[in-house]
Amino acid sequence: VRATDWWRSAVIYQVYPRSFADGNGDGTGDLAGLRARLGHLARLGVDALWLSPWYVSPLADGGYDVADYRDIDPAFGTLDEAEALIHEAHALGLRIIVDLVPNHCSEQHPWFQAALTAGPGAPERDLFHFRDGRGENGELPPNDWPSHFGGPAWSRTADGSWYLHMFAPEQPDWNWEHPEVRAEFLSVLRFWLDLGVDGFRIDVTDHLVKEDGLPDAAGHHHQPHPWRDQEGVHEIYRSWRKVLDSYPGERAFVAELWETDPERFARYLRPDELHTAFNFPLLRSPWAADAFREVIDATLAAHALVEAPATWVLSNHDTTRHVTRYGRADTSYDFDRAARHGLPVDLALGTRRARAAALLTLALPGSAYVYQGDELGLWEVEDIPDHLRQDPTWVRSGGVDRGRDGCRVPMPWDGEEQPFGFSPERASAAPWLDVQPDGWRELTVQAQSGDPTSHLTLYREALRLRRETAGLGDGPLHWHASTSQVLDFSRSDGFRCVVNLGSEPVPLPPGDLLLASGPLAGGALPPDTAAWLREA
Ligand code: TEU
Repeated sequence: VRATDWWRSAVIYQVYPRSFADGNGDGTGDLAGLRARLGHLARLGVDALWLSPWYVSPLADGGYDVADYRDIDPAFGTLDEAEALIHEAHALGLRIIVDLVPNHCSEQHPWFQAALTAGPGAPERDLFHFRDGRGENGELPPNDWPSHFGGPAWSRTADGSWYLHMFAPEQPDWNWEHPEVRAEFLSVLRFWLDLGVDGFRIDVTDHLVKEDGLPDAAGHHHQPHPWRDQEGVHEIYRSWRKVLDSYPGERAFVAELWETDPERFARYLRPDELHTAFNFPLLRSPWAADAFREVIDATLAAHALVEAPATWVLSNHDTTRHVTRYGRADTSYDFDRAARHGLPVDLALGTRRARAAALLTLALPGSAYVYQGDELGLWEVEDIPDHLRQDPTWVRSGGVDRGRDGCRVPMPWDGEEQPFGFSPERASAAPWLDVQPDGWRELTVQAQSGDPTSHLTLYREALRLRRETAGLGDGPLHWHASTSQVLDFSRSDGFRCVVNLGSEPVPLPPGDLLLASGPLAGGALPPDTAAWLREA
């Protein structure tokens, strides 16, 4: 059975629907645009698509604020179009994973609206976390939890009570102790499984269950935090797994889990729970052989405990694009986007490293993710004028956090003029985030397609080889003597990957060269370059 579990070795492409392709010319990406561009994804050679939320949403957090879990936002299209997309993708051999956001909904969700109307003490409020405030007149939040987007995790309603939101105030947290919330999400799972989706990406997987009594975090010296990774969350995913497994076909869950302790991380990945989870430690790792080696070894060891496949992620819709991260003098992860904003970026260097990183991650055991535009070598757009920024992390921090808009800029497809085919000619509106750099003219899918040295060609070749090469995807890895400059490992059947993260060329081991991320210097691998070989 194992060998046919597609998700163990899949390359999964993340679509951020708003910014992928605009079919109807209103400036917002949509399902019509995505359907028209499926050919690009099939030709690229990925196995599945993960679509960031497409549900009805006021877009206070780019769709991670869901007002109706069973319908498509009109800006993106209709349920019929979603169904057609699933069929068309399947016909091209592409599976579809949808994003499920169970920790919170939108303040516009009818159940939250009903709770607001019903007033303090009403049973409708039990579906969320409503509390009285502290202080003499209840003017202080019920506890000290911070929102991930800045400020307290509590907002006050007109009637003076407070509700919990771990993210924006427009995203009230569900109360997962309530049986109706549990039943509702089982029903939502079935709704999309019935429509034919192949799996779910679960947003903030570890946040659903909160510690009893919602205690203050200050003085809370034990792990985990009171708002995450509580023991009780596992029982929820076991109930989800039963539903998923009752459907034919091989469907899968992928957890979004910012958990750095590999063993706690692996507890979500069990045969009766979730199948895979994103590997954020790799994404956070600086460009250094020993740092990568440490993450790779820890990841593989933790996943081996539970026989789950590892995943490898370089960028997503929340993080600074890795061409930019790797092009800075200091490549460690930018938790503090504000501090790093405006630091010099060497895009040529970042691009070279991104190419090498692609070959590294696609050669590692398990499954890999490609965020839309990774295959084109897009960089973070850092100089977005303030009045165009939309991300709540920007708004809520009062403009201190630069926000996540820079990795969400509309994709460049073709043509010489902006928006480079993102919207059709004669569109009725400019793109929702109209800031594509001029330099992307050379990075359109069209411009890169015929060029044997382009980023896109490298991705296409690597994905083709990955499909054809036995021993890639899930399976064992064997290290050769790596140094603090070089990663050098074999997979089965004589496949070998060497990555030079140092500053001097290194000799290549003997074997047939299958693919290199950049030009070689005679028999040597230059700095910031990776090569795939077939050992003699
Ligand atoms: O992200 C969860 C998460 O932890 C991020 O908020 C991360 O801390 C932040 O982006 C760093 O700036 C998920 C989604 O991927 C994200 O887009 C949503 O905003 C968030 O959940 C809330 O749904």
